[in-house]
Amino acid sequence: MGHKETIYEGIIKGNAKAVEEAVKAALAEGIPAPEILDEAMIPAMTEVGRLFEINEYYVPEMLIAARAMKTGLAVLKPELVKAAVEPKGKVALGTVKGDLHDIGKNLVAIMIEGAGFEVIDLGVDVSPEKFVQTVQEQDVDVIGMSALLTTTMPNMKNTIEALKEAGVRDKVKVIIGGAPVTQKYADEIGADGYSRDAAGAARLVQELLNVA
Ligand code: B1M
Repeated sequence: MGHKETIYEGIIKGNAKAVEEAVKAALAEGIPAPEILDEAMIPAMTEVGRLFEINEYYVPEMLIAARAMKTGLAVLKPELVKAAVEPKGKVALGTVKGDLHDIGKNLVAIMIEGAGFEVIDLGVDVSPEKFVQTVQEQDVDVIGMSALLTTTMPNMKNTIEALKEAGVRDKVKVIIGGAPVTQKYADEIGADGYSRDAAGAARLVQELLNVA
């Protein structure tokens, strides 16, 4: 089995150790980090989602798969982030209130950092009030919200409303993403941008801040 197959299988089976070793081996062999991510790691999480949908996997299996994914991502991170000397701007990222999915958001953080921005990671289950407070207290240029559940997506709209009510909506650009989120939804709620993936989110920040 090649390294990418081992990584793919390892994530699905939740074997963090095997994933860690195979990612290291793949990098040592010269396989580019984005290729490992796009051709093995992300497809594995998609398959985990499919297994969950057909009731072959339950929450515990999703959790250990997520742990294996995160172990692999930690090995990959230094390769994905090429640290810039002077940060080009500050981006605060969080998964919205009620939502605990953080792998996509973490990946977005890595790619935005890699594009030369400072990232404040607010974590998961981030309330509209917390986003507002961050804009008020820290000099952020962009707020990024992630949601993986159709039931938590409305908290993106609620956060934008809260920013308006606090009078700080114009101080920041707001970008959104996550599996159920669309450009149409972004337009509807008045977000400044949407991206379907992490690399696109980094490009979006560059465009919005005019620092491409
Ligand atoms: Co959950 N889960 N989960 N889960 N989970 C999904 C999302 C689901 C689609 C699975 C399914 O049914 N097929 C489904 C949602 C259905 C829906 O709402 N339509 C679901 C469900 C139902 C649930 C629970 C309700 C299950 C339950 O308890 N009965 C529960 C909810 C908990 C909660 O949040 N309150 C739950 C729990 C969990 C775990 C905790 C076990 C675990 C998360 C662990 C963790 O994140 N630390 C988990 C996992 C792992 C998944 C799946 C399998 C994988 C998600 C993932 O990490 N993908 C997922 C199925 C799937 O997505 N196919 C599923 C890999 C990641 C790289 O992709 O996050 O999409 P993603 O991010 C992408 C893009 O979306 C984009 O860039 C990323 C990379 O390119 N992106 C952005 C993301 N954020 C962005 C922000 C941006 C821009 C782009 O700008 C700011």
